[in-house]
Amino acid sequence: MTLPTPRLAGHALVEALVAQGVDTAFGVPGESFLAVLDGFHEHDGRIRFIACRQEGGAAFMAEAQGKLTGRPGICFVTRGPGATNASIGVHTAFQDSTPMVLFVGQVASDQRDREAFQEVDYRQMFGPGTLGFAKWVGEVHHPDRLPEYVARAFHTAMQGRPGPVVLALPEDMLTSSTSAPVLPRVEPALAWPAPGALREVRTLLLAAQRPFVLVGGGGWDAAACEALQRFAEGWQLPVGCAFRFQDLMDNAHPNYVGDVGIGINPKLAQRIREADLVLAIGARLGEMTTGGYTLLEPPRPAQKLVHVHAGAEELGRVYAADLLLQASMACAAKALETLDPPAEPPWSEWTRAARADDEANQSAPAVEPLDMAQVVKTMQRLAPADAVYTNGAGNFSGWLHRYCRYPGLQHHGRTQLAPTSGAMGYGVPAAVAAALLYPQRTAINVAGDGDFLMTGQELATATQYGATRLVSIVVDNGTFGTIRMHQEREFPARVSGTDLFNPDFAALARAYGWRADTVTATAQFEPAFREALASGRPTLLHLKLSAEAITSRTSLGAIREAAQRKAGTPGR
Ligand SMILES: Cc1ncc(C[n+]2csc(CCOP(=O)(O)OP(=O)(O)O)c2C)c(N)n1
Repeated sequence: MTLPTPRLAGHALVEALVAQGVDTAFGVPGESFLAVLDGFHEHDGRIRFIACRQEGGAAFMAEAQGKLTGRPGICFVTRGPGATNASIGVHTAFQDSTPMVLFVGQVASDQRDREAFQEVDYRQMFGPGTLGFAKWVGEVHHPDRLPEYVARAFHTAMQGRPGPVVLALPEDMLTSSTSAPVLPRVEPALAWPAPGALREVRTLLLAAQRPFVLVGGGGWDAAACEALQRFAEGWQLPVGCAFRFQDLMDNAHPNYVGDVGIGINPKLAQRIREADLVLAIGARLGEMTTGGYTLLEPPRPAQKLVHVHAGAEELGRVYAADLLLQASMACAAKALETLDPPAEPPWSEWTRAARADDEANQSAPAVEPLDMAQVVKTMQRLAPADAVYTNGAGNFSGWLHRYCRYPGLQHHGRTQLAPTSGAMGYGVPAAVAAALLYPQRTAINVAGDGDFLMTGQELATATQYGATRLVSIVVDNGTFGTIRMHQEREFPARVSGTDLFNPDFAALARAYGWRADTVTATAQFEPAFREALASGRPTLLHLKLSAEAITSRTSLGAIREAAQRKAGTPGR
């Protein structure tokens, strides 16, 4: 093999990324990785570096890139301060099972362990595997081994349960010279379920009367989602999507019965409790997917439980299941669809009723003057079918989760970018990333006022890099509403730390070079949103909502009254 002519290790790293198919990296520059920035300059045209305004935003963008492409999202940040800012994106990639690689500049090797300027031990900070929030943390000490480290980072990020990897890059390593070869593109190794275990799944299904399928987690692709749909059709199974994985199954499909997360349809929650078999495929059985461990009771649920997951450490973590199956999602669904269904499953009426409950959940009494249900429905009616919807954390997201009907991954890839980690501030950078990575698609962010201002400065990144089809809808209720809701439940009428002073969001957006409009009534939304779509410019819509409309199901006043009645202190 002829070795490349010697070049800077920083350049070799960029070449390695290009070989992995990376065309965009996000980050915030730092003097610790100047040689990599020079590599981006050297290979301009093959890969671009998007300079963001805060590492939290950059890491969220890389996380969104991982969700959208199924390959590791790439983020570069500087030492201590950069890495600490970026940590929220790493945590999100970990909880959301998203492949991602965070590259962090590191102090020069001859300065290590002195607490040199901004020095951090990233192995300690991000921790290994299930005890921390990175799957693996490496530090590259010799430039000739860079290709090996990058290949391992990509394998680790994508294989098993996907997740984030952190690679620390000592400054002197990046500026030394290497003739290391470029390794070929890495594909994840896949794990197929054992035939015997599959037969057991069939036996358990045939013994059931009221089965329920829960899908979620990382590692899905279009073919797997299609196979899953055929499996559900053949067996007439009701399928629920885990919290913020609603786009894995076509929501218009008769077997789709709703999302299993915060704000779950109460009828769906009841149905899961009444199920006699839960088949969880790819979803983690965590707090969000089990209604705080009540839909399935640990350690031995009332329902029979089959859990299919790509990560061995996830299987049997909480529940004593009847069958555990370790398999990659790309394989699991294709294997399940080969199972021969009965001609007339006894649960077909159960499935039809679950779907009817989901359809009924699409309507609610009208709300004046601004009806968020109508806003979401209008938004989706007007937006292109392949639009990508993003959100961060807060009660505002409840309307999106309830009323947005995601088309299913096999149709348009991922269309829901939302943090199962519950990280506020995710939605704006995720939408900016989607708009920059897929300029022909439309990215629509729905944000809370608190949520928006955590990463709102990334509006500048969108303007700088020429994002066009991008709309951010800020739902401004003047409060950290979610926390206010909990506060009213636990400490009624004692508001503390949750009120917000807000800027004029429309004026703020214009200052970043965006278009903007303000909406105070339902009827104003449609023309404003139409204009936003037609404008070819990023647009912010500032929606003013009363804090009283606290969720899609109840009001703040009702929560307060109920809490006061319970405490026996009316009017306190
Ligand atoms: C980074 C981060 N900090 C704090 C929280 C806790 N938290 C969850 S929701 C929420 C309030 C969200 O407020 P807002 O964005 O205004 O949305 P609303 O709930 O009012 O709709 C807070 C503070 C969080 N989830 N993430």
